[in-house]
Amino acid sequence: MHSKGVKLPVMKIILFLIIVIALAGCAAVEKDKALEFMPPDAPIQKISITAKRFEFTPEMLQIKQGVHVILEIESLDVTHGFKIEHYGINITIPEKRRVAVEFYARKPGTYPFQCSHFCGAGHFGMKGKIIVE
Ligand SMILES: [Cu+2]
Repeated sequence: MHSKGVKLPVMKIILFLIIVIALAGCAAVEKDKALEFMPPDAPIQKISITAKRFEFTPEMLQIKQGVHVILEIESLDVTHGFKIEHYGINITIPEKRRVAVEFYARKPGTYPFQCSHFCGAGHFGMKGKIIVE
C-alpha cells in the first residue's frame, strides 16, 4: 500500500508533463486564420500588388500590427496564385484580373507569401514577405 501511495503522484506528474508538452507543440504551429480575432474597429489598409512572371510588386510589405489588411492583387499577364501560409490564404488570380484577399495582422512577425499557381520557369522564385511590426 505504501508503494502505491508514492507511485500515484509520480503518474500524475508524468501525465501533467505530457499534456504540457502536447499543448506547447500546438502553440508552436499556431496560425492565424485570415480575419479571426479581428476587432470591429481595426483600421483598414488597402495595398495594391501586381503579379507578373516572375515577381510580385512590391515584394515586401510592411504593416502595422492590428491592421485589417486588404490586398488587391492584379495579374498583368498569365494566371498566378497567391498564398500566405500563415493566414491560411491561397487563391488564384486569373490572367489580367484583379482579386482581393484580406487578413488581420494580429501578431508581429515575418510571413512569406508566394505564387501558388505554376506560371513558368521562374515560378518557384516568385515570392515575397509581409512584415508585421
Ligand atoms: Cu507561379
